Amino acid sequence: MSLEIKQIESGYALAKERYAELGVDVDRVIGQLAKIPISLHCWQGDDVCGFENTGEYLGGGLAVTGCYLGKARTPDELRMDLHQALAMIPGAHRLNLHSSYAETNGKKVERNELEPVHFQRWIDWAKENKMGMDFNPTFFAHPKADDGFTLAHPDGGIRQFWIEHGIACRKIGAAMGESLGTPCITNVWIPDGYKDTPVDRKAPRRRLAESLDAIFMEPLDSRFNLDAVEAKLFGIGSESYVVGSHEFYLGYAIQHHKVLCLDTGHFHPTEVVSDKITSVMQWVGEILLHVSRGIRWDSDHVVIMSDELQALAQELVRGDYLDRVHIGLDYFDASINRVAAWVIGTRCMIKALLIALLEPVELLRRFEKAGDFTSRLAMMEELKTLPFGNVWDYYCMQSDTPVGCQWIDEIKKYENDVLSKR
Ligand code: RNT
Ligand code: ZN
Repeated sequence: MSLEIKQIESGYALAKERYAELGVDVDRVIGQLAKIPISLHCWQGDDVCGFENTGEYLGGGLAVTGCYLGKARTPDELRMDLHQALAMIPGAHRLNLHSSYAETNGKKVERNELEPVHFQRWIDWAKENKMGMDFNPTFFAHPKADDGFTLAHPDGGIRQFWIEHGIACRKIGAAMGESLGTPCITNVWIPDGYKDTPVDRKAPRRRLAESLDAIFMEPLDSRFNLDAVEAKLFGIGSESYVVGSHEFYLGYAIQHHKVLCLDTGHFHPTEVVSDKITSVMQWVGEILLHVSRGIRWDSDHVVIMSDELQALAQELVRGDYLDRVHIGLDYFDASINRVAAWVIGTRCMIKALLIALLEPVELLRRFEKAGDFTSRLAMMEELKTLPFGNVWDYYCMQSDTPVGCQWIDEIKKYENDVLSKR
């Protein structure tokens, strides 16, 4: 046994004792953690470009900055990069794909004509890697979305095109779910909105509701596909008004039994999604999280272990919501190694969940019930320095993934051997 393994094991044994004193069974926690999949967003690997050859054109109020070397240029490169990232991440996870990542053999296929066959290689790859898949219609980076409107467009023809795209994507999602044996969440996010103050805030929302109804008209087997809807407060170029606001989609999801997608970067900077979970879960059956990190006006920085990330994980665990919540990531950074960006964000998400699972929540609840807020606060602060890092290291080792900062060297090697040659 190498010294390192011994160290990790003895660190784990010590941590187990510390947590046991508080009534927490660490082995059990590790078992729970291993069952929580994180859906990795394909679009971190190529700056949301996709493979339709639209050039640098993105639109939809989305902007990716940075020009770090090694961006994936083909589906094979993207899969290879994802594979590398997954090797650095403990646990079994999912792949979240956008429809703009279709593989059409060089043939132009319009978005309203996409079919499962255009995603067969992705599905095969996911199967090989024992991953489930999630899916997204792409309502941006397209000439018919040029003026910033899609499902709420005043022109009925354009609306119809995007409705057909939504319908096509649900079927693709269902095909993914059926062949992978786990429901695919097909998430609708549209950019529609105005840069400046509109006169009519009502009509676009009416149109959006009707378009959504048309997309979701055909019932699909929930074992294969689940529909989600994602709100946003504002985007670049839609600062004054976004049709699909939080209130709009919260209401829609409740009324139509849809999964509500909460993107942590899509609210006012002083609002936190962690505080919304228990409210929203009163009324909707399931939520999808797009875990991201908003910084000022940008909603998509790489996820780090912030207080809010920990608060979010705590809310999921304390509320016992894990089986009603689907966790996905949504950020894009082209200024650092893109594979590392996946690894950093995903490892942080898992770490936050681990810390939340290690919390002696019953003890804290007892303090709160008794009105002993002094002990509640004191204990919460003491918990922050418990040796969760030893548990994390052990979990990584046990999962055959790099421990601590070892993965950075591996990614640097991959950068040298593969990314820098692109
Ligand atoms: C945009 C939404 C949306 C996208 C992806 C690419 O503000 O967050 O989820 O980031 O669909
Ligand atoms: Zn999102």
